[in-house]
Order: sequence, then structure tokens, then C-alpha cells
Amino acid sequence: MPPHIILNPTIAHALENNLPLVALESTVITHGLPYPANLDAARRMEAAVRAQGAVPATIAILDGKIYVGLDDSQLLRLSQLDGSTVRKCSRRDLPIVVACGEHGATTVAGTMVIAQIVGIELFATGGIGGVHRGHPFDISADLIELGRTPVTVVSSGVKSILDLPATREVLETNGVTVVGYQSDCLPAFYSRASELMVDVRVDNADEAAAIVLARRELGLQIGTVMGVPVPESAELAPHIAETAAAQAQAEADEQGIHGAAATPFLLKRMVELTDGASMRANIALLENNAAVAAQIAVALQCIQK
Ligand code: PSU
Ligand code: MN
Repeated sequence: MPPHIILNPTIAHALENNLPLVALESTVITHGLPYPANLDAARRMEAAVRAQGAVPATIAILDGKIYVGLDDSQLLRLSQLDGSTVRKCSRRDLPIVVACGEHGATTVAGTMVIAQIVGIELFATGGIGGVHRGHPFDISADLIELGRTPVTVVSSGVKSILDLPATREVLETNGVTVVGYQSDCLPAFYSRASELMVDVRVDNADEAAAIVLARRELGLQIGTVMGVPVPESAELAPHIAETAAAQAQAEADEQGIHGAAATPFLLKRMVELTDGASMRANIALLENNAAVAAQIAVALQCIQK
């Protein structure tokens, strides 16, 4: 293991014994949801992974040390940190937090980098970053990472606060395999469907695991987006999500909010503009995605024996 990376004993044990593992990100904890909903969501995700027979590995940086697998006191500490004191870490930020001894939360990109270093193939989150509306050059580093790092990101697709068609194009250009889990289209995060097609649909964890395994056997250095629709009971009606997203983006533009601050601002405004409905959808899909990722990790372990 490289220096600066500290494996929780449960993770070291799982890696040694080839047990199914699922990585979980931390930006959703520090920048995506408010306390205590963030702590609750993080715990629910870990519990959902365990309930399917896999081991959860939440990844975050505390005082310049990269932890893979947090114990409960570390998770509590992270969830209570003021987001402004935590660097939102994509690939580029990892050397900075380590060198400067800072706290850091890993985005989809940052989590993929660490997961690959330690050897975790499955990763569950809410939604991937994308191309921002009206800002065709504000392309999340998540999309670039997906084009180069062999980790499968189980998520509910791309948030409708983003430019979905542009994001879909960038995924394609980067050679990312886009799969619909029990879905023919790329999910739109708060809503189950979008007009954008996936490359292939799978209907169960075994079919999903076969794609992960084939990618590995071919030695391809690419990521996979496994798009899982938000559970029906928590879905936000598409027109409500769209109206709120348009307003949130207009406010961000007015206030000149861009770069890494854009996504946290937009998510927060979505919660306010939908009276909490977007947060309920967000939490429900996080928990569901964690369960699906764990099922795939378990299926992968079975088929490779
Ligand atoms: N999806 C969520 N909540 C989040 C994020 C995504 O439901 O907090 C985070 C992820 O960590 C993702 C990041 O990688 O937002 C994208 O930010 P940016 O657009 O700055 O790349
Ligand atoms: Mn962005």
C-alpha cells in the first residue's frame, strides 16, 4: 500500500480474503447533504452494503491521511465538519490535501482514484458530475476519470441540474461504458428516466458483474457507469425537478458561483426549492445504489471463482 493511505482493519481483512467490497464517497457527506441527514445517509449506505454480504469502504481524508473505511467516530467527525474546512477532492486535489495535512472529501473522481489504488472495483454513490448547463467547458473531472480508471460507479445517473445530453456525449467520447440497471435509459437522478439511451441494459446483478469481469479480463483502463433509477416511491416528478433545476442554475449564474462550488450550491438550492423532496429522493437513491453495488460485488465474486 502506498504511504498516506490507511486501511481500516475490516478493509485490510476483506482485501486479504478476497471478500466483496464497495467503496463509498465522502463529498456527499461534507458537501452534498446537511448534518445530521448526511450522517444518517452515510450509515444507511454502509448498512445497505453489509446487508447484501459485502464490506463498505467509505473513503475520506482526515488531517492529510487518506482513510479507506472509516470507523464510527471518524464518520461522525467527518459529518460534523463545516464543509468550508474540507477540500473537495478530485484527482488533482489529492496531493494537496496530503502535503498540507488538510481534511478532504473525495468526489466520484477522487474516490475512483483511491479505490483503484487499493483494489476495489465497485463504488456506490448518488450521481456523477457532468457538464454544467450553459457552461460547456465546466466539465466535471468525474467524466475524465471515468475514461481512464477501471472502477464501476453505481449511481442514479446524472443530476438534472446538469446538461444531460452534453454529459452523455462526453461519456461516449471518453470511452465510458454506460449501463442501465433494469433501465433502457440513463436515469436522471431525482427522476427515473431521461431521453438518453444507455449502451446496454442489464436486468440483474449477475449480468452487471459479467460486464465488470469482461472489462477486467480485457485489461481495459476505463470506468463503467451503472445507472440505477431512484426507487419509485421517492421519485421527484420530472417537471418539479426541472423547474427547480432551472431556477437554481439561474441563481448560481447571477451570483457568479462556478467551479467546485457549483454542485454543492445547486444541490442545496434544490432541497430548498422542492421543500425537501429532492433530499428524500437523494437519500433513497443513495441507499438503494449501495445495495445494488453490493449485490454486484457479491455476484462478481461468485462468477470469478
Ligand atoms: N451527487 C450527489 N451529491 C453529491 C455529488 C454528486 O448526489 O454531493 C458530488 C459527487 O462527489 C460528485 C461531485 O463527484 O458532486 C461533482 O462535483 P463537480 O461538478 O465539481 O465535479
Ligand atoms: Mn462541476
